[in-house]
Formats: sequence, C-alpha cells, structure tokens
Amino acid sequence: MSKPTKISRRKLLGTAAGATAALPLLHETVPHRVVHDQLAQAAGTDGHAGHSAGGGTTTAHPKGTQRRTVGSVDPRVNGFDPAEIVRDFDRGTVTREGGRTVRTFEIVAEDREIEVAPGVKFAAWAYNGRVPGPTLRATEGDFVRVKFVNGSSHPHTIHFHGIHTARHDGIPETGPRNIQPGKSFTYEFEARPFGLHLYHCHTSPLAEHIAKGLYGMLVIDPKAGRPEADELVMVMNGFDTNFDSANEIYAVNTVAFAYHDKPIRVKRDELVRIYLMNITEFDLLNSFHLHANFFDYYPTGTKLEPRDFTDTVTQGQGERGICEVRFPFTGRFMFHAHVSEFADLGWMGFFDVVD
Ligand SMILES: [Cu+2]
Repeated sequence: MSKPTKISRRKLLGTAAGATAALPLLHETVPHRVVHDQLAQAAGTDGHAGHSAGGGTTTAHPKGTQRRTVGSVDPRVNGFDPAEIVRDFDRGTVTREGGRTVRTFEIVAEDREIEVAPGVKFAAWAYNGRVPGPTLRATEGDFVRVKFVNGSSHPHTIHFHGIHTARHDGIPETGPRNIQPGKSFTYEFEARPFGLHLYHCHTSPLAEHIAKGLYGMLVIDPKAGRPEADELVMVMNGFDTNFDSANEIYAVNTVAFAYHDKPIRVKRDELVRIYLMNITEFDLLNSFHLHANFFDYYPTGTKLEPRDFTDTVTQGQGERGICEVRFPFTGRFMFHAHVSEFADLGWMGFFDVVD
C-alpha cells in the first residue's frame, strides 16, 4: 500500500472520485489546486471529463480554445525567460594558453523558488539562478575550466558528459567529492567529443538533485563548425510539485506552455537547428514531435550525417540530439511531446514561421 500522501497525478487525473479524494491532501502541501484548476479548464476543452467533474471548475473556457493555462509566468519573477533561454549560449571567457583556446565559465548553485506554471511555485535548486542552467558552448579541442561555487544550502557537484579524468568527473566518489555549501572547485577538461552533451549534479539522492533543476546543456562544436542556422535550445523537463515522485508539470525550458503563449519565431526556408535534450526525472521516456514537417536527426550530435529523417524523436533521460529543419510554409506549427499526457500538462508550443 502506498502512504496516504502518495497521491499521484495519474490517480488524480484518472477518475472523478480520485480527484475529489486527492484535493484536500494536495492543498496541505503545495499550490496544486492551481494546477488542478487550470488542468480542469484544459480538460473542459479536450475531454478529461472525469477530471473536470472532480474539480468542478470547467466553466471559464469556451469549447475549442487552445489555451491551457490562465495567465502566464512573469519572467521577472523567475529572473529568466524561456523566450531568451531558447537562443542563449554562454561561450565563456576566452583566453589563449600555450597555443590553445581556453574557455572559463563560472557556475553558482543556489536554492531558488521558481514559477513553473502560472501560480505554481517550485522550490528549485538552480545553476546560475536558472533552470535549465546556462547552455555552455565550446569548440572541440578547447580547454574548458568551469569554476563551480556552491552557494546552496546542500552539497552538490557538476558532472559533465564527455571524455575526461576521474578527478573531474563530478561525482561524490572521486576527486573533490561533493562540493559543500560555501565551497568551490574548478572542473577542467578538454572539450570532446563534438556533439551535444549535458551536465548535471551527481550528488545523492540523484533523482532529487536532478529533479530540483540542477542540469544544463554543453554544446561542443566540430572544429569546422556546422552550417549557418538559427539555433535553438530545448531542454525537456518536468516538475514534481507535490513530492510524490511523479511530475505534475512538463515543459521544454521549464515554464509550462511558454512557447504556446509566446511562439518561437523563425524564418521560412531558413535552416533551424534544435539542440534537444531530455532530462525529465521519474518518467522513462520523453519525446519531441513537430507538426506538418520533417527534420534530420543527429543522435548526440557526434556525427555530421543525420541518422533519421523523421517528425518524432524519443529520448530516455540523458539522451540528446540535434534536429535540423526548414519550414517551407509560413504560419503556426505546433511542437509537443508525443506522450499526450505530457503535452496536456505543459509540454507543447508553437513555431511562428514568417517571411
Ligand atoms: Cu545536487
């Protein structure tokens, strides 16, 4: 038997009875009512009849509207904006040492409350105050220094994917081990192989340290570069707002429906390169589906030839890849998780293709 506080959103969404029973418990711990109300409103338009019956809050939206939440998250409250994160690359401070390029980054971990959907607060742990952390960018062969400062009240690390020494692997078992609150350590490695990698905290319990928001992307460009493109960062993530080891909110770049409310504007016929990564905790798989188009897919970005030409890609946790696409038509084109439940809980958005 599960403990009385273990009310999963699946149970919540499953039946009217489940929803009714769950609500009083959820009220005690989190602002889940807001999620519930908003999802109920969404359900009024897309058929979660049981859910809406349980919440009794399905009157606000006319049938057929696309809007899934009421209001939007003010980026000034979070201190970061998905509309900016999507095109924000941190190339570090560049110096030359012994004939090679050195890129120096600074990452500070901190405890920070963020808003992941309108009115839904989440007690995050963040790198440089944002979730996902900064998208670090280097070229294959560069020497990378990441000065990590732990400004959080918990021990953390940064574990980078890539090829490097045990000392700089960022796990509690080797090198400097956990970096304690107030302490710092500089991780050093050569940027290789080229591709799309990730970094994340590796302190135990690992699921908690990742789910709280300590992750980000590391893009390593091939020496010859890639063709000119409009480059986008999409980190697929989820948030467990009621501590039941299941996510209540899903998103790309943290804020539910961010690119539904503010579509990503791209140009017709221009090459768009999406750096796509899945760091979602608690679910085995996440996915990305693009409407009305197909894209080339480069798993992990470590080869220059695409493996797939497709409209849907599925990634396990830690998997990532590059999608390259051109839009032949102007207009609004949806993208979303092809796990329908995730899409309903926040992971969907639009491209606005213009001339
Ligand atoms: Cu941690």
